[in-house]
Amino acid sequence: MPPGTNMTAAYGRFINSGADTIEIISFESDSFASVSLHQTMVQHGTSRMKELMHWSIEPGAAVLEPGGLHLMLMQPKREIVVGSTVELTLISTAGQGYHFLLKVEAH
Ligand SMILES: [Cu+2]
Repeated sequence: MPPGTNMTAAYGRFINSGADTIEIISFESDSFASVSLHQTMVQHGTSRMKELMHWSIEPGAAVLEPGGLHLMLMQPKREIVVGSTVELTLISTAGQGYHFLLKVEAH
């Protein structure tokens, strides 16, 4: 995160190795007060972001990437240092939590 900003984005490839679609309805991190799912879309030549309230992960791989779906991490609760890790928890409609460690990279 550049100095003076209080938001950054998370990208990655998530594998659903089960047979059923997983519906994620909550996004949490111990390191950020706010985590939300965004979709980038181009409207009238302008790139905009829209918040999605849930994420359907079908069996196979789901990708969060620049210019597409991404997680918006806002209001850090601590200093976010390149090379460290940030915890991420995705919670499904079934109430199950999926825990991830995301590596902090500079862009
Ligand atoms: Cu965004």
